[in-house]
Amino acid sequence: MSATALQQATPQKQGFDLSAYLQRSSQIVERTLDQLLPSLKTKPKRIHEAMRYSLFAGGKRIRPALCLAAAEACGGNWKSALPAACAVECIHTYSLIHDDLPAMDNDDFRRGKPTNHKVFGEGIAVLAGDALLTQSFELIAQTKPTSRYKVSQQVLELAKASGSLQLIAGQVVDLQSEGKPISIKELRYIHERKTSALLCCSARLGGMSANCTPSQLKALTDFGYHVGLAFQVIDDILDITQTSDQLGKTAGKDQAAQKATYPSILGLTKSRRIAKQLTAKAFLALKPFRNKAIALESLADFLLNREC
Ligand code: GRG
Repeated sequence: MSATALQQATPQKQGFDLSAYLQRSSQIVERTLDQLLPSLKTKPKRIHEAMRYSLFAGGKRIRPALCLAAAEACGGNWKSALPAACAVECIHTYSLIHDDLPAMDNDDFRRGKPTNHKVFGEGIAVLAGDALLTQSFELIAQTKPTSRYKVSQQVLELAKASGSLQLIAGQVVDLQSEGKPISIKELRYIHERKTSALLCCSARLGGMSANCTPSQLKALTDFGYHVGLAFQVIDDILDITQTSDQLGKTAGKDQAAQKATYPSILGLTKSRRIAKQLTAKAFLALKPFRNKAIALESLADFLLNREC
C-alpha cells in the first residue's frame, strides 16, 4: 500500500481519550473478574491465589477492550459484552502462564513480575492455567443469547479460537519451528493462530453480544485478523528494540531461542512497514461502522504506535 493510501486509511481520532477508555474498561473487567472468580479464601486456596496472581498482574487488557469496543461499534453496550470480555482475558492469561513454563518458553518474568511457576511451582502453574481455561467457559456460558446468536454459538466461537486448530496450533508450530529456518508463509500461519485468532474472537464475541449483522461480523473478523497480525509483528519488533524493564518480561528471548520472527527474516525496517500496512487494512475494515468505531480505531492505532 502506498504512503498516501495509508494516510487515507488512517482515521483522525481527535477528542477521543483512549487511555481513559482503557482505564475504564480495565476497571470494569477487573471488578467483574474479581466478583466471578473464586475468592482467595476459597478452598483450595493455593490454586485461587495462583489464578488471581497472574490474572491481576497488570496486563494491558487489550482483548477485553476490543470486545467491549466491538460491541459499541455494533450499537451494543458493555454490560452485555462483559462475560465475553472476561472470558477472553482468562484464555489469554492461561496461555501466558503455560507459555512461560520451563517446558515451553521458560520465562522468569511476565507483566513485570516473576512468572506463575516461579512463585507457585510448576505443578500449580499448570493447574492455574487449566483452571483459567475452564473458568473462561464458565464465564462465556453466562452470556445472553441474542436473536442472531445462541449462547452455544458464542461458546463455540471461543472454543474454536482457543483449540488445536487455532491458539494451540500456533503454539505447536512455533515450538516445532524453534532453531529452524521457516518461510514467511509458515510464520504467518503461526501468527494467525497464536495471536490473531484470540484478538479476532474478542472482536467477534463483542459484536455477537450486540446482535451484530452478518456484514458487521465479517467487518469485525477482517479487523481482528489484521490487528492481530500487526500486533504480533510489533511484539516481535519490541522484543529487539525494548529493554526487559520496558517489556515487563525478558527482552531478546526470540533471538536467544533462535525463533523465526518478521524482523529476523525481513529486518526491522521492512517489518515496521508491514505492521503499518496491516494496521491500515484493519482501519479499512472498520469503514462500515463510521464514527461508531472510534474506540476500535484508537486501539489499533495505539497497538501500532507502541513501536512504529
Ligand atoms: C496455549 C500455551 C499456549 C500458548 C498459546 C498466546 C501464546 C500461544 C503464547 C504466549 C506468548 C506470545 C508471544 C503470545 C502472542 C500473543 C502476545 C503478543 C501476547 C502478549 O499479549 P499482551 O501484550 O500481554 O496483550 P498483556 O500482558 O498486556 O496481557
